Amino acid sequence: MLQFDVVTLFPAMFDAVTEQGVTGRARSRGLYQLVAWNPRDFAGNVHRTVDDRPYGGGPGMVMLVEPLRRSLNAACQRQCGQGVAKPRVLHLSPQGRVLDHRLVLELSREQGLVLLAGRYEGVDERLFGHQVLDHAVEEISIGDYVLSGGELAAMVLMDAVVRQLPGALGDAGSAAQDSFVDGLLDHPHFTRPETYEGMVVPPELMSGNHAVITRWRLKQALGRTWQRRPDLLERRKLSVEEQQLLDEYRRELEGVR
Ligand code: 9WO
Repeated sequence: MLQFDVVTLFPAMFDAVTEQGVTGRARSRGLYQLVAWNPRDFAGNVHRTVDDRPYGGGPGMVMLVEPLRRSLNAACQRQCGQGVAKPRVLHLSPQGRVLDHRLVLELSREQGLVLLAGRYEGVDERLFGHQVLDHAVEEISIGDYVLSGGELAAMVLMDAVVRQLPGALGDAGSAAQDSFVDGLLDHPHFTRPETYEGMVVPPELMSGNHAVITRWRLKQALGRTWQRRPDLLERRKLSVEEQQLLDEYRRELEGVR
């Protein structure tokens, strides 16, 4: 079972992941466990203070080292008690390495992840100094924008990782069929009715011929990736058949224009 620990001032936010949908069912099935640690419970005074004003001035507050250090080390110790050899400690931050499908797959193969979700203007940098924490911290970003805190980013990471755990999607769906798995965007989807406001379902999907359907979906995936995310195609060598399908897609586009 994958062990998640999260250090957060807002533990209740994570109910959205642990109680709903695919990630809720995966937790019920025992595919992962999540324990939240609130730095307020590790504060050094009766006011349960976890922040203070920034040296050098400026707006807002900075998270104190000591409550975070105690929380993170408690989280890491729990993981080690659960048999995690070396927990990976991840600080969700716009300064980090950007999360992609490759990193998600890598993280889904770990035994334990400790997530640090900051608030206010950020964390006192000395938390990341040598000898302060039991384990090194990696910074991870989910994209180039600023949030109000690291929690939503931590939940995005958790959701992406949990759906990769064997058994998380049941037998109906397979994570191996997802968009990005082979470096392409997803193909379009259709369901009933067969005609909606005069728009019909592509005949290939109505053909009942599995080979025709698979070919059409791959062509659409290639075409949409070429149109919307050409950067993804540059990193991915196309097979002869894939190049033919993409050429076909382009020719059909010319026909419509
Ligand atoms: C505020 C800010 C203002 C101007 C220029 C850059 C700036 N960065 C931040 C900032 O990082 N504020 C943080 C809010 C401090 C602590 C956590 N917060 C956070 C994490 N916002 N956004 C994230 C985040 C995490 C992972 N991936 C994307 C965003």
